Amino acid sequence: MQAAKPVLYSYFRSSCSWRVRIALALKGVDYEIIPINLTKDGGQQFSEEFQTLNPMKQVPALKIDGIIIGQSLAIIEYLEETRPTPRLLPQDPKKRASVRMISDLIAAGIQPLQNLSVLKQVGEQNQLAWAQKAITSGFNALEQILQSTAGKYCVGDEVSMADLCLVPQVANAERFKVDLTPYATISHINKTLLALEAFQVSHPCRQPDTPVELRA
Ligand SMILES: N[C@@H](CCC(=O)N[C@@H](CS)C(=O)NCC(=O)O)C(=O)O
Repeated sequence: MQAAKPVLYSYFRSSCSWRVRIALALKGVDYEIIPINLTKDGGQQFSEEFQTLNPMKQVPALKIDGIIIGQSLAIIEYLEETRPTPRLLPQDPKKRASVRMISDLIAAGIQPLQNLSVLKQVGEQNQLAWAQKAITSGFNALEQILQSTAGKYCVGDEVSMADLCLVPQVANAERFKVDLTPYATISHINKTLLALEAFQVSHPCRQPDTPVELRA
């Protein structure tokens, strides 16, 4: 019997979903997308049906190999362990630690602070300044860290999980009108990565749920 196609619950604009879409593209996994619109109907992530899939009421969630996994980094690590090529975590433990440090810096130290649910709490008037502060304070640290870890990409010359976190976070920074001039290394790596096919096919402007006016 043929194994069921993996299903990704995703929102075109979600940076965490984009991380996983890049991993799936790099590893050549054929999958289906079920869009979860985070703003329509008060947010489809709050539906009872979706909550049974991911009790955190967030995208992404991936149905794969008979299980459902939430949390983008856990998903990427599962894909890495079950579909090891191309490698997204370097073999060298020190480089691997750098990849995880950068991934966590973004996934735990920046994105959650500018996530939709937090911005709702902050209120419309203060949202932009709040998000800009969260991103610049994380990017200040990241730019410094990259001086000692980066090659062509975030850690050396191989695309890693850190790069899957970087590109979607830079897109968020652009959305929140963060001035990227102080972040020359971040900007340069982002540009290099955006030229790769896996980053292009998974891009928010090219998803099944991308609104017509944002398609490119
Ligand atoms: N740590 C989670 C964070 C997931 C997350 O924050 N997802 C956002 C979109 S990027 C979301 O679903 N937000 C819905 C909401 O805030 O209501 C991960 O890495 O997957």
